Amino acid sequence: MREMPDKTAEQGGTELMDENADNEAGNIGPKGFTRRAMLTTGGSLAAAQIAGRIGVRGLAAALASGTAAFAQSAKPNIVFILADDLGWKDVGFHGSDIKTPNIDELAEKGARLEQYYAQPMCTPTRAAFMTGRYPFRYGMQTAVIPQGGTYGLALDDYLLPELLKEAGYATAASGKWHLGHAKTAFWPRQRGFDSFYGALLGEIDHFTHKSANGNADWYRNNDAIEEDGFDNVLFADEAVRVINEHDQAKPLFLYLAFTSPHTPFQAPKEFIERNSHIADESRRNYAAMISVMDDGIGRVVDALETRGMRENTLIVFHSDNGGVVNAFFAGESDVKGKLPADNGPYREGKGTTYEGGTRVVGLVNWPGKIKPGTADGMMHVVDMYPTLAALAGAEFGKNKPLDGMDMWPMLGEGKPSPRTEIVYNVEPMTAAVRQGDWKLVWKTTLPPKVELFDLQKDMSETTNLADQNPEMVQKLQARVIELASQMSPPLILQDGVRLLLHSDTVLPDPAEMFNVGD
Ligand SMILES: [Ca+2]
Repeated sequence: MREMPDKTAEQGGTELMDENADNEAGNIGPKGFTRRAMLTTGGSLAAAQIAGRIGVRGLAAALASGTAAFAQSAKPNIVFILADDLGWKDVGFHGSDIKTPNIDELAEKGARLEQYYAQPMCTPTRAAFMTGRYPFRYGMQTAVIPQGGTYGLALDDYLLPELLKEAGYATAASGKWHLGHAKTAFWPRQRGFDSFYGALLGEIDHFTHKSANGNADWYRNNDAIEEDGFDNVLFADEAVRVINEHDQAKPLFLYLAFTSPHTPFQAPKEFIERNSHIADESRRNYAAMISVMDDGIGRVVDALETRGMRENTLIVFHSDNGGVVNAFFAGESDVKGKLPADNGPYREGKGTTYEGGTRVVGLVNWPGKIKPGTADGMMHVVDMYPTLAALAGAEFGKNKPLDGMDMWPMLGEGKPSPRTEIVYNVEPMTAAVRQGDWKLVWKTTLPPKVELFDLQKDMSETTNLADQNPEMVQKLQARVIELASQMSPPLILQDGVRLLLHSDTVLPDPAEMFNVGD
């Protein structure tokens, strides 16, 4: 088993990997072309790297033709589709009774990601995607941004849409944001998106677009708007509109973040009827939400084909975390009985660092560029930032040191994943990390709990091997402590304490005071 380079995130500027890492993981383009070379030389070489990927003959020819002219025709469109709380097993291609023909077709003709990791909850995964950095580095590691939260994704982070926009992309977001709502500076239009349509928080009633406290959460760009319709149908409508109106002189980055199948479990009648084969009401409604999303994805693919964009479009689809199997993590919605999500062989679900919370459904699809099959090396959502940015020929440098790694060798060239470590999370009271097949889940609060699993032999995390392997436990604990020294405290805890300390005095209900007597 190989070690991760120690200094990945510690070194400043653009030198993200040490020499050793360059040799191990950095050969991402034409022969001899390293991550370091790309990051330190910027656009023209990055464009040349793309030339290698798309089969344009000769590095020199590509460079001679001029980066800008070359890039105009070569940069792929990127359609990035996120599901919200989708169970690992709840897609057709993982054997579900829920039919997902459109997602299955993308999976069948693309690469299925079978060791693809996200963070355990909505906000942290979205933050990891947008920054290419683990959320524990900037205080986003714990929970989601609550309705009363005053904070957002750090404003000094250079987000993927900003980077792609600078690389010449038109950028559009449709769906759920959940990376800050209390200040307009946190909103998508101010974070690199030319357009935004959808919900700033996310756990909305899918028909009324209101949060559990009754506040409306529905926007176009920076304006609150009112509309009728089922949210996930509208998100897909917007994505189709963006594609139909797209000026193809530019490449397109479309971020389509469904709120499906997040609670509350609701769907239009026709989609519920389509799932009448499912007896349990809550699972039938959950399945119907997945059907809405699958239909929407089908319409997006059709729109790309109609406009002649499909061949030059990379489609990514994954869930932001595992399916919710514990009511504690189901949000503020009223849920009854057994929760409907199915994470297949994986333990527990959303909100936990066990595999059921973090190893999520994922696929990438790009006709002619990504071979059909399974890409089953380790990959994490932080890897999307450098992978997509490199495909876009974007210039690195304004971003902070990345945790993500370019995964094109695995996705596009059939090579092993360069990734040997997954950091599931680092919080003040708990952490989990995987190196090779060994995974440590460490709860540091008293009484502490240490679990060690061998994922190769025990993907369901049933057998704690910590007592038999004290050296491995010690090694992974040392890694956690090293990471914890780089941690920013969770913003939600700071906000929670501040809000409680400065809130109004809480007194009994007047009726109670009346009844209690003198
Ligand atoms: Ca989620």
